Amino acid sequence: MALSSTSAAHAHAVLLNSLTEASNLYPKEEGVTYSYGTAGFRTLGAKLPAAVFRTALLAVLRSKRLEGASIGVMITASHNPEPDNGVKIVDPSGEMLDPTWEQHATALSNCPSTDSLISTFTTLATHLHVDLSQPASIIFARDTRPSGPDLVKALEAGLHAFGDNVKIKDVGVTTTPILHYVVKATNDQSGTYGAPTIEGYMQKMSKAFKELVGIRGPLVPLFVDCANGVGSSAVDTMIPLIEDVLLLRPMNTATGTKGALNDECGADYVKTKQAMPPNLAQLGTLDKPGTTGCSFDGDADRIVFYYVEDATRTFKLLDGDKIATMAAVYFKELLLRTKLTGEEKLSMGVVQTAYANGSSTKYLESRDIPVECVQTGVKHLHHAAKKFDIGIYFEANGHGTVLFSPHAIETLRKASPVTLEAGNAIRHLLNFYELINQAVGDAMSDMLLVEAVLAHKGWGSAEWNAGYQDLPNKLEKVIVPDRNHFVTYDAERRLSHPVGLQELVDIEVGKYEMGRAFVRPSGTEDCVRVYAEAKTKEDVEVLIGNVARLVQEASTGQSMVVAS
Ligand code: 16G
Ligand code: MG
Repeated sequence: MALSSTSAAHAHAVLLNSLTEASNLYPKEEGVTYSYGTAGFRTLGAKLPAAVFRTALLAVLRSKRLEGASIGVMITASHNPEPDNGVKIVDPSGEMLDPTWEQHATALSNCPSTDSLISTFTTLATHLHVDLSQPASIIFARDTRPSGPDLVKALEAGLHAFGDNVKIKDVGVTTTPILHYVVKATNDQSGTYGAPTIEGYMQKMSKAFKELVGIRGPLVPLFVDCANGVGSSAVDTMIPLIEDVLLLRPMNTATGTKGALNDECGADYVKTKQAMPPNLAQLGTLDKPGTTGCSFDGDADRIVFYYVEDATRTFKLLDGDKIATMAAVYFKELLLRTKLTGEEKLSMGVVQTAYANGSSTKYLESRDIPVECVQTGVKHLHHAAKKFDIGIYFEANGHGTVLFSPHAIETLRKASPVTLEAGNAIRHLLNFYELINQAVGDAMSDMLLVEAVLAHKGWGSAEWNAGYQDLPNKLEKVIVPDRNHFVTYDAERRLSHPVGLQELVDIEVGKYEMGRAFVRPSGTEDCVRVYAEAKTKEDVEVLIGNVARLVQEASTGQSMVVAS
């Protein structure tokens, strides 16, 4: 029965009253400015309660706007140090929040008082055509950070203020990709994606993985550095499900040890330092030939692999580019084997960012695999990958996944294979679809993807690494007075501002064989990042030093004369 206009007005007044009371308990600190960026809000955990409370309000608005579809909220700061925390919203499809709503999150969080918050909230509701009497559904989770429980309280305070027409599901302490999965599966009307629980996800992944490995198992045990973070609980759950084909040996699982999270371990450490975590090195964990390790980041949505080369005893990194290239070459082979033609022929491509090692891009292009370069940040890669039937996207830092289009799944399911080999290839592709998280990159599912491809190829890490040699490269931070003065174009590969700087960088790059460098403002830290690669390590050092110096000079308004 429709509410009469008087009772609707009464319900509205009750809601605003309730929001006001709750908001008064979570005042915004003066002098803090929040900005909803590529990773949501991220700062010191102690500074976040107000932003998390307000994120609850936006998540409810979004769910109501989408007729009660479930929206996710994840409390994590990924690879950041332990005192930091963050919060981000997950859309019903399991993807990142619609970018056009990011500004609303920022606007709500920065309201200086409860009054301005309530008025911004009501303006947004009107402007976004949200019917506040609609039901809403919110699913949330957090990682292992000590500030997590307080932030969950702030979130719940925001959600409870709406009364009982907001359904709340707490997934508990879990990884970011698991939360994305649960949101996607909950909203899946067809009910075919999987059960919307952690167990449902683990069952789905492990079943597909075991079918893919088949008689090729048992595989060589794999060491998994969990960054002393929430990934360790996901690994613990997975161990018994796959131990007959692959033994996982978890390392750095001290989630209860103060200060341990991401400290000298985890994917970010390994990728930035281009070295294995010191404790793994000390223990000689990877000393035995043929042994491979991998590192998750603090919320387990990134992964990199590594091993020690036998002959030289040197550390070899297998990053997101290596995962993307191996997956692309293997999926291309599988697609050929399916013998699907005409309307049934499926497209495949790889999406990278400017950080992709030049050798990886060349390697893909030389195999006629389409490659696209987009801006840094998962949402940009994910969006671009959807253009392909099989869209493989990875950032060099280990964020990524493989997306299968609805057309690809329908085609593969309906196909009548012409040979046994074609049938096997179709079956494998469908199992990879079940194994690989379709909402967002997941360290766990990417780890099993890599293991399954290696098993099919009969390869160890050395054979995987042999595909191409990374060009020596380096990434540096430059602190500048205002990073907003640095404006990029061409997928962040070139600068339009400060005017004249790009020309100077081009001249510098031109001096080195296979040289490449770019400058971009960070989306998560107050700095500018400089990346350089070249044929030799020595050249990289000189090149990055010189480009960083040009950036410093440009930012402080020193000489910007283009030498002729
Ligand atoms: C965020 C992004 C990550 C990107 C990084 C770049 C997501 C979930 N995360 O962590 O993809 O590589 O930012 O950071 O999109 P930067 O802008 O500070 O270099
Ligand atoms: Mg992460």
